[in-house]
Amino acid sequence: MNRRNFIKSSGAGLASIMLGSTGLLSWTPRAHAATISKTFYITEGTITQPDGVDVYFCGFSNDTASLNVPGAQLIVQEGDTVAITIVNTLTTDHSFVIDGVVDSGVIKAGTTKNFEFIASKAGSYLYYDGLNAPYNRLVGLHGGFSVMPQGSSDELYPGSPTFVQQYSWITNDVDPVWHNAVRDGNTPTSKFKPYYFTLNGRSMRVPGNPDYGNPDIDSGYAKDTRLTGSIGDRTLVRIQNAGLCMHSMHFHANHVEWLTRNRVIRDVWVKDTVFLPNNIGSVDVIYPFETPPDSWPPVSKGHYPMHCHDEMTQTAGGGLYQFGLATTISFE
Ligand SMILES: [Cu+2]
Repeated sequence: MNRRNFIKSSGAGLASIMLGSTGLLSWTPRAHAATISKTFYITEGTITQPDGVDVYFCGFSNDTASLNVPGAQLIVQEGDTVAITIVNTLTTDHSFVIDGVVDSGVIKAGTTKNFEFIASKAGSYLYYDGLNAPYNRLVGLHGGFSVMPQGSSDELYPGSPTFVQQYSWITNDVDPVWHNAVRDGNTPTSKFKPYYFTLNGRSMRVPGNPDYGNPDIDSGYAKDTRLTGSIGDRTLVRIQNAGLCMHSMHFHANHVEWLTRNRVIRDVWVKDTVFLPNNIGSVDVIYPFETPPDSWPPVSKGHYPMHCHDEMTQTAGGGLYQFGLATTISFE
């Protein structure tokens, strides 16, 4: 048997050359197209879940010693050339796919593949491993890819409602029996039974839990999930669903402007609860950071939840309530 390099991680890796120190997607527009290069290392290991169980994952990681689930958030501009290098450190074949944009083809076990593509259309995308579908994607081989309109710093698509800051959220749901099957080189045969629900690879913790408030572990505090702003900080949230469960995402304090569904521009509706389709479904919304209309006297500071109204997703390990797919919206 091959010696395998298992990486043990207590939280999803938060590291990216393109992620600002605040966790926001940071972006400066350019007048001209550029070539953006990124190397991913496909690695494997375990990530400790809220009930203490170590679950197997694979990731598009930033180096051979890391396990990044999801992979680094990439943000480019329309017209850019994206040059990807994938180093597959595992003993299984993998691939890199963005629907409608690029498909690397098979990247054989233990090999490296280089390929390029043009980011031709502004919007929010999921990159993922299309092999052994959907299992390789579900066990962590996915990440967010964002394309800004050319020369723009404040639009989702040319002429869209504007924002001043942006986040990339990836949802996923975890069936550890399926993950173990993938680890062992088998195709899962059992019915899908998700036990953990994640936002950018992490789940919520509640006060009193030892990991509460730890930004590396608690999705309520992680810098790339916790929506943080002051009144007027209109915030684009690009949401991609890598998992099999559909979600009912409820934003407290403000309604959101709902701009797209499955990458299709729609009439802008103002909603507090937004349906997120499964299986690489996506929505883009703007959280306006307005004074909460129901508050009296009016408040400008405070924190509120974003959670899902599908109750199952608010649990972990088959019961731990409020250790699921949720985060915090912080008015500062
Ligand atoms: Cu709610």
